Amino acid sequence: MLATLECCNGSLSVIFEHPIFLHRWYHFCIAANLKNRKVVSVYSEKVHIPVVDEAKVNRDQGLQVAEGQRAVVGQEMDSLQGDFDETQFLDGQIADFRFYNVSLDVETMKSFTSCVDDLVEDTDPLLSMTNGKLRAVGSVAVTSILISEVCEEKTEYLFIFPVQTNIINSANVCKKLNGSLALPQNSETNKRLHDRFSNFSIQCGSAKILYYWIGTQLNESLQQWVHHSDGSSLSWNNFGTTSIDPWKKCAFVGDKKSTLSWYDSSCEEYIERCFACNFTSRPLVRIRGLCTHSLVDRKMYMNSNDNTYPRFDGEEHSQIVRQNGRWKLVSNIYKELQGTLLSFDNVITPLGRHSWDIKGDRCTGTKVQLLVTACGKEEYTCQDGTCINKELFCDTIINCPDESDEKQCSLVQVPDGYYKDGVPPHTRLHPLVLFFSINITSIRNFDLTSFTLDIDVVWHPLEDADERIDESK
Ligand SMILES: [Ca+2]
Repeated sequence: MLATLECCNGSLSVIFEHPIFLHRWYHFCIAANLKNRKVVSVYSEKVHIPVVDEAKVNRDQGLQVAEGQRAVVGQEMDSLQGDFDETQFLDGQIADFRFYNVSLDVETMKSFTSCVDDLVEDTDPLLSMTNGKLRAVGSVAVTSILISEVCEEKTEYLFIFPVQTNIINSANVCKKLNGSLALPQNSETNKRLHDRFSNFSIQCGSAKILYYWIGTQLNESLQQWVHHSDGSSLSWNNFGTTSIDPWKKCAFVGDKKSTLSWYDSSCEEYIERCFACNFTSRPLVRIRGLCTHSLVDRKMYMNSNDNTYPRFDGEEHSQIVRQNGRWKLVSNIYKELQGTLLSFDNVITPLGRHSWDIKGDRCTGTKVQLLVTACGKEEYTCQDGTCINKELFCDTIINCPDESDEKQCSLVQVPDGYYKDGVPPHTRLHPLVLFFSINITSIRNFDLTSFTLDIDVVWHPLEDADERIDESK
């Protein structure tokens, strides 16, 4: 973040440079003492005394803020008289804002930036979010937020998917995003989850009863309910009964009497309910397959939407959002940039490899194949967005649910007559291990959406070569 403090008809000018990362809260306080020309900033509880550019200051005169001027926060102005520009706004959330007509001392500033609960103020702020003097202008949404959300390290990110689907699909969606099906750990989180679902009574039940899967399953041999994700035991549950029915290995919340009780259920594919995923950090997806000059953000973070599916917010301006039953690509800045995921299948998330129709971008053609993935560096993304270990790609064993890891594999191409002395060994269970080196002589095609390369290589066996391989060929 590069922030500039300009004051007093340009006489005072200070530049602050602080690193910031998206979707984290930062606490920042600046004080400018116009009498002694000192500027102090406190950022993440650390004090900085930046150098003041005094070249323009007439030292014989005190600095003054002229009456009738404007205070601008969160907008790059280019100059003191600069105009507002939508592309230069700070696009983000502000949890608290206070503007004082005195220069606060460093200790008070530290208190502000360290989330002290019982902050004692000697002077009232000139402007604050609660004194009614701040006015929201433009595209601003005002919501309430708990101080704990701003001040505490967040370890629970809950996202509702307001669509009824079976338990397997539900768990897979969470897994593709590196999370797991939400499972309350105590009565407080049980209620919190239910409260979050209450916005979705139309999609997930009725005004009186909500139905949603929770991330537990019955371990029949242990006669116990365990975590769906890793099979570990539950420390808390809210089943109304202790009896165990071996035909009902899945569980849901079906609130009939406001007890938020859990109920056992068959896991059959035709049984569909809403679900929520839980994450320990905010899900991040990457978009591959865009042309070099594309305007679309390559990284997007998942955020909650009050009344619909979660949305994906790009690092700068673009978003993937659910509108009218389709996944759409939109931009806050480039209004002509619009995309639609073309598949009509049951696409709960935009993850995976899909055809998109994108207009208003800087690429040639409008129909593009994009891969939207939350997989890590060491993982291969299946066509449906599932992550598998990279080594499982083209290893002759199917690992992706949609079998895409083995569909486009041309493992070895050999000339006719190569198998001189019989068929190769059966490799499905025990692949033959070969050690070799290759020299890549050319790269013909490079496709980031399918993780495929077409290359020409010269192959050199190193050791333990199968005696049936004729090296001269
Ligand atoms: Ca495989």
